[in-house]
Amino acid sequence: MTAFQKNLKALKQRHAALLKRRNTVDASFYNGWFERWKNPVVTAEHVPLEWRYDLNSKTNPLLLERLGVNAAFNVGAMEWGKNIVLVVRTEGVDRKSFFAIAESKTGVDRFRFWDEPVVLPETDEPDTNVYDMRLVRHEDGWIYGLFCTERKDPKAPRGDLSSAVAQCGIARTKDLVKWERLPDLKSRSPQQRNVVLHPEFVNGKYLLYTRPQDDFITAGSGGGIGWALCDSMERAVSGEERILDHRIYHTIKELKNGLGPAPIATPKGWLHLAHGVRNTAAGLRYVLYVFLTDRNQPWRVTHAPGGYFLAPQGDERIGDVSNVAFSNGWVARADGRVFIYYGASDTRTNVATTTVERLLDYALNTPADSLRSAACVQQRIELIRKNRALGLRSK
Ligand code: M1P
Repeated sequence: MTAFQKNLKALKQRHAALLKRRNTVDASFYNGWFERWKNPVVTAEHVPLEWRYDLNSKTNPLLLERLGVNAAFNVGAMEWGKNIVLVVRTEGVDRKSFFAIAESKTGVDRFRFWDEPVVLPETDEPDTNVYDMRLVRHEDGWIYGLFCTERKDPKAPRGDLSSAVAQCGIARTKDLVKWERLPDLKSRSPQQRNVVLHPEFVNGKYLLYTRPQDDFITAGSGGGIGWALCDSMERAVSGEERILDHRIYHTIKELKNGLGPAPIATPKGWLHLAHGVRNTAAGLRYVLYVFLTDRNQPWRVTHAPGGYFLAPQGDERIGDVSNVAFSNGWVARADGRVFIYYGASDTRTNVATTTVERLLDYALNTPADSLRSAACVQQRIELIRKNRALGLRSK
């Protein structure tokens, strides 16, 4: 056996073992809200070998990786027959992201990429980078993918090679293979990221959740998660953007926030998952939070539990952009189970599982952020005294 054959055999065995690996619930974690699963479900190493290596011994006798993959994270998600598919933000070592579909029967392990990455058509203004697609099966019959398209800021001073403009790119498909690119969303905000399409029409219009921002990184005067109506997705122009979920001083969403995946319809209203960001001496910290909105007026928040629902923990805290939990994909199954996919530190994809029942209980019964230390103590004392009245204490 040549060195090429030996190395290729080992590489294939390692890859096959990874794709077959079963996942288990992390038994060391409990809060009742969700289960955490031990292994990431999609990583750069899950990407097929033929996407990374030239496997021809004549043209690549040393078996070197030719097109490395750096990360696989921030996935959109949906049901696909009995399976779950993820549209993975796959990032090459060249820092450019592209989309690729990975599918699994279980939703918690053994995700496999489809044969080739998504070929996403461009508009007249080519995207430099595309990422964080939200997949939505809309009642108009199309599957939409709304994502961030990033281009160099044409107004950046000479020599500034970092300033960028983020906008909402829009594509639609019926089969996740052939994609039709539609014009980018036109909104009144200079920058847009984290735009999400509501799955149902509202008064015959499309409802978009937005995140108005002045600047590429910070929201600036953008007040939080917005919403706007739109007549058409073929030429999407958003009307006035109103803020439905504000940024608030000294909370988990002080610096910025953004909606995650499209909301889940429940008998008690729409369940939303979003990310909140605050600044710390160690940099930005991204956590996930949940809120509930009215079934008929999806922009009206009815319940807003205080604090975060899921924060990066352990290994999840370390990666290219550390201390980040970010979700743009979850799946609610007919039996009530919910699979929450979250990007861990802009590097890999993890899963948490829960149910609509538990999410609703969490949303309806978790106290709101009382916004001041003294008020938080009162909230906690109330809980302690209720438990003591039952004779229940843990120590
Ligand atoms: O690096 C953390 C996240 O930063 C951006 O999110 P937001 O616009 O809310 O700050 C996105 O680039 C996201 O992909 C990334 O995970």
